[in-house]
Amino acid sequence: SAATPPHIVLFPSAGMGHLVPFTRLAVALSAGHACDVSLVTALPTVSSAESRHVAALHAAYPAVRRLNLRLAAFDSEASAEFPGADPFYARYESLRRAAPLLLGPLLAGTGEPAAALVADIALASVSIPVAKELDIPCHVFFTASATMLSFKAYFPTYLDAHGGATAIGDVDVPGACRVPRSSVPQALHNPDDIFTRQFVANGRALAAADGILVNAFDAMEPEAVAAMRSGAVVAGLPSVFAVGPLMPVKLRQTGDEVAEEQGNCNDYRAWLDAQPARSVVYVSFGSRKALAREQIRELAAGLEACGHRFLWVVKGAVVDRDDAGELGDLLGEGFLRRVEERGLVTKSWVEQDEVLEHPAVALFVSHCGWNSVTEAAARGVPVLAWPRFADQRVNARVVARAGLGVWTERWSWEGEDAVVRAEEIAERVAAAMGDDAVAEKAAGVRDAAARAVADGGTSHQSLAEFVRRCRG
Ligand code: BUP
Repeated sequence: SAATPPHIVLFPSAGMGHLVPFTRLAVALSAGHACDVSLVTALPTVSSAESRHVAALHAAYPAVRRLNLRLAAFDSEASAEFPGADPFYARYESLRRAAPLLLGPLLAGTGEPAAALVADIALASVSIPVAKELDIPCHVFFTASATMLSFKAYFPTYLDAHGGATAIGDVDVPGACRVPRSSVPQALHNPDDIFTRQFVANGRALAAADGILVNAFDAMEPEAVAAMRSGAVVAGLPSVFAVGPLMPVKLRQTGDEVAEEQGNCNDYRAWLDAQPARSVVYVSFGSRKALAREQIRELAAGLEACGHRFLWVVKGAVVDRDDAGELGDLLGEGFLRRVEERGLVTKSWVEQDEVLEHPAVALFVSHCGWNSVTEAAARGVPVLAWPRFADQRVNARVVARAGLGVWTERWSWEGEDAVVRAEEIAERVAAAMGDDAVAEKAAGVRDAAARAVADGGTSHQSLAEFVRRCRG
C-alpha cells in the first residue's frame, strides 16, 4: 500500500565508480523518498577504498541495511579461468557466478520481502532471471552516461547485423549518437575478452528488465534519452528513468581515516582554503587504472610549465592496496620541491566532490569516468577531457557537446606513440584556464542539473515515478 515503504535491494558490482553512484541512490531512496533500502556488499571488497566507503555509509545512514555476500570461493574460480584479468572485471565475473546461487537466499534472509531488486548493469543478465524466479521486479542501474546506455542497448543488434563481427566499425546508434570506431571501448574488438562477453550479455538482457535507472539527466543528453524512450534504439526497451546527477553524499570520515592511517599530511582541504578563488587546476584520472610512468612524468612537467596552481591525485597501481611506491620516485627528481609553492600532489583518496565544490577550483583535467563528469556538471566546473579507456571517449564527447568542457580527440592512452608531451599539456591547460566562454557554459550545465533534480524537475520526477512503481 502507499503507506508501507517499499523494500528496495541494491546490488552493486565492484569498484568505486559503481559503488559511489549506488551509495547516492541508496541515500536518495532512503532519506529522500522514504524507502526501506538494503545494500549488498560483496566481501572481501577489491579495494580498501570500497570497504571504507561502505562502512562510512552505514555509519552515517543506519537506516540503510547492510547485506554481506561472501565471495572468496567464486573469486578463485574466476581468476583461475581468466588469469591476469583486471581485478575489477574478474570480480564482476565471480559476482555473476555467485548470483544464481547466493542472491535468492540473501534476498529471502532479510526478513522483509523485497519490492524490487536494483542490479548493477554489470550484473544485469544474471540478476534478472533470479529475480523473475522469485517474482521480484528487477531494475537495472546504469552507472555511466545515457549515451553509453544507448550504445550498450544497441550493440547486440549491431553484432547480429554484422554477422557477429570481430572488426567493429563506426557504430550508429539510431536516433541517439554515432560512436566512431576510435571511441568504441577497446576491449569490444576482441569477442573473447571477459569485458566483451559481459558487455554483450548485459546489453541483450536490458529488454527483460522491469526498468532502467541511469545517472544522467534529460537536458544534458536529450537525443540519447529520447531515442531510448521512443523505441528507436531497440524495440521493447523498458522504461528509462533518468535520475541524475545523483547528489553526492558527505561521508567525511572516509578521507580523514585514510590520512590518519597513512600518517601523511593529506590536508588538501586546508591547502585549497589557502588558494585564491578560481585559481586551481584539479587533476584526476579516477580510481580504476594507473598511468604509465612516462606519461606521469610528462604530465608533471606539463603542470609545472603551465604556471597555474594545481591539486593532482596520482595513482601508481590498479588496486590501492598495492600502491606502495614513493611519490618522489614516481614524479621525478626535485619535482615536489620545485612546485611546493603552488602544487599539491597526493596518492591518497580525496573527497572529490568537496574539491569540485571548492571556490578555488577552476578546471578539472579528467579521464571522464562518468561519475566525475556528473560531479563536474553538478558543480559547474569546466572539464579538460582526457579519456583513457572503456566508455570514457563516449563520455568525453558528451562533455564537449553539452558545453561542460573541451576535448582534444587526438589525445589518447592507447598505442606506442600515445604519450602526450608536457608542452602540449601546458598549452591546453593554460588555454582552458583562460577560456571564459567554457566557464560560462559549464555554469549553464550546472543550472540545468540543478533544475533537473529540484522538486518537479525531470530527474526528481523520474525517481518518484520509479518509487511509485515499487510501491505497486
Ligand atoms: Br581517485 C578518487 N576521490 O581520490 P569515475 C575518486 N573519487 O572521491 P573511475 C574520489 O570516485 P569507472 C578520489 O568522485 C567518483 O565519484 C570520484 O568514479 C570518486 O571513475 C568516483 O569518475 C570515481 O566514474 O570508475 O574510478 O574510473 O571506470 O567505473 O567510471
